[in-house]
Amino acid sequence: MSQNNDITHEHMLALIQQLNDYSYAYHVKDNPLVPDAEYDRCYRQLQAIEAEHAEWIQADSPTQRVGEKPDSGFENVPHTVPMLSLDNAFDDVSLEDFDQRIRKLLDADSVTYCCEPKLDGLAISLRYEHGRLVRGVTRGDGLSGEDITSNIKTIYSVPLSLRTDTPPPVLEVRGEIYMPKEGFEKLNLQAAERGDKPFVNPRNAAAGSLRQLDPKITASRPLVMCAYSIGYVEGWSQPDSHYEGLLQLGEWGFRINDLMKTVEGAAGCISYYQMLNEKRPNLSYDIDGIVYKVDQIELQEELGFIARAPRWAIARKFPAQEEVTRILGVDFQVGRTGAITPVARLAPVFVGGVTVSNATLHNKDEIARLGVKVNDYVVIRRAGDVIPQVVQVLEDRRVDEDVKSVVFPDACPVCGSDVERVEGEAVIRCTGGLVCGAQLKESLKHFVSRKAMDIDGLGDKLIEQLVDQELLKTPVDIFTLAEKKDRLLSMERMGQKSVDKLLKAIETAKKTQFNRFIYALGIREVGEATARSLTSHFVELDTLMQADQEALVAVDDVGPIVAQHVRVFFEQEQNVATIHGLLAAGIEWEKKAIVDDSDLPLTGKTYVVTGSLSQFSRDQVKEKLQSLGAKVSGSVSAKTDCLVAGEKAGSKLTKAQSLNIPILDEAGVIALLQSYGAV
Ligand code: I6G
Repeated sequence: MSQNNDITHEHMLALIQQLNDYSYAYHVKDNPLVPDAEYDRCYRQLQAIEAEHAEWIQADSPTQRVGEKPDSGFENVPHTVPMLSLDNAFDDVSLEDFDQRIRKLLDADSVTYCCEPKLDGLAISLRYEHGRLVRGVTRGDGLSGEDITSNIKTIYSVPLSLRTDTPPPVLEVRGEIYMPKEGFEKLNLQAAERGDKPFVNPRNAAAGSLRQLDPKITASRPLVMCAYSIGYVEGWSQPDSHYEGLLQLGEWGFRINDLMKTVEGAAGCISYYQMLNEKRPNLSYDIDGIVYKVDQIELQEELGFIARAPRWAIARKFPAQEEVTRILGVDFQVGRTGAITPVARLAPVFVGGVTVSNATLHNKDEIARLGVKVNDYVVIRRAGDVIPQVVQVLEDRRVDEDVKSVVFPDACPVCGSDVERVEGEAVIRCTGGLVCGAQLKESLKHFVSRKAMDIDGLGDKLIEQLVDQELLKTPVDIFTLAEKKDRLLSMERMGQKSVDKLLKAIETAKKTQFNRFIYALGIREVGEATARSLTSHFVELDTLMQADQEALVAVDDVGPIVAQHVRVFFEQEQNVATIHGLLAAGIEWEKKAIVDDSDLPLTGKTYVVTGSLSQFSRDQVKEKLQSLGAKVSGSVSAKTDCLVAGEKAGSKLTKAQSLNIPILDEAGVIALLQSYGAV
């Protein structure tokens, strides 16, 4: 830019206007006009002009949002007009009473109310002089608050200047600063990665962010400001209604809530409550209630104030989403996949509209992060239908002699199998996949699936019914179903024909392959390819079952974690008993003679097959490649020699391309197979 002598002041003003338009569209209207890169390009251009012409820099330039730390902390300043509090209503009856009071005072049959969601953030007052932001002050005690202008300016939804050529000489706007849920989650993830203490909720995160002395820190926090009223104005006559006043603020560049609405009387207020209560869990920000205001400014003036609250407004609170209670104990629940979750048993407490007596503690890491112990007083949070969470321990209420650490079980509370925790993973798991009642349905669905034991006719629904009716307690029971034919016939949609078909499929499935059998056992992280590697390496079931860690990691494709899963699985007596039961029930496979495949054409090569193929199925192509000595793996890595990519291949294709791995399309792989006579 420095070499361009044509830059004019007007040019810079136009650039500021353009950047402000982009910013308004993005941060206030949620409707970006240009890609981020274009905004950045204009921003850099403006920075370059300002570097050349420091005398042109103006306070409302977007480059001036993040400034220096205030010299002497945050100064206390009085509000021009006090920032009042609101009376609360906790049910429909008190809302009806409010409406009745208002109608009586105004001697009116019906009153129009403006309804707005009450954002769970921090109230703020912004002062504009001749359209320029001059000060941002916290609510404080309502009469005076802290001057946090330097932090407020970093929030993009706060206009640095009003979007009008004829601003009122003085305007004070009141609103709420809050942190949207998504930004809050991200901020806490980053905190967790750094090992910092996370914020308890978005409101605390917003408060903590505004309290920072360094505006650079505030600037890095995802804060939003939403205007809710005109607090004070000079030299401009306000519209007749609060609602129109808000629309005017919207035009001047403020974010206003798109759910605000005018309604008639108490009935309108109550149906607005019901509508918003339903929407509440899906909103992108936390709200703690609804503010109802008499809409006509003239009527507001007539009603006036009592103590420090306007008579013309009321906040209808939603049931609190956070409450304090005590942890009475911790139980452990086993999920469908074997994950064992600690669950806090709570002294029952009414929160989020229901009585809650359990809250999840997630895992060991979360317990350590919270520092929670049995008998602690804790804050629990229940938002929408989400499982209640423990969000904070009230350490100052802890009595050291009363509390006990949470002790994790060594054995699964459902089946007694050992539990394992893989290094680097937060979750502990039950290792009794085949025998654990909590995991039974999922284990059985996997066991009978096409690539495992391939039992046709034994679908998910039927498995669920059979487990519910206690006809299946372990996979062995599948092979004794023939003895319970009458029970099968009495089941829903199970006629003679389908029962016969099912029993025949079970009989046929008894003749299987060693690799399918191992895959069917559902050992953690033993997919089809690993099952194949294990079975072709060990050949004999007994040898595999007795293999130690060292022997297991010697298998191609098997690392220490998979080896640990395999070893621990075969160490469980119940798993061994189930395997013996299956063999006794007649499951068998043909023992493949150990073939010397060292001179097969694709020996030593690793292939991955992805996407959809038209002439062969993916499984057929895999088998043919394996018959030529190739290893077929499920995922692309630097060790992959070739990717076979059919139509609509996704991330595996992208990864192979980024690793420069040779890629064959369907025609290519068929040509390869033909060249070795495999098709
Ligand atoms: O704390 C508040 C949140 C939202 C308010 C408020 C509001 O309107 C949507 N309105 C007033 C008048 C006051 N506090 C005092």
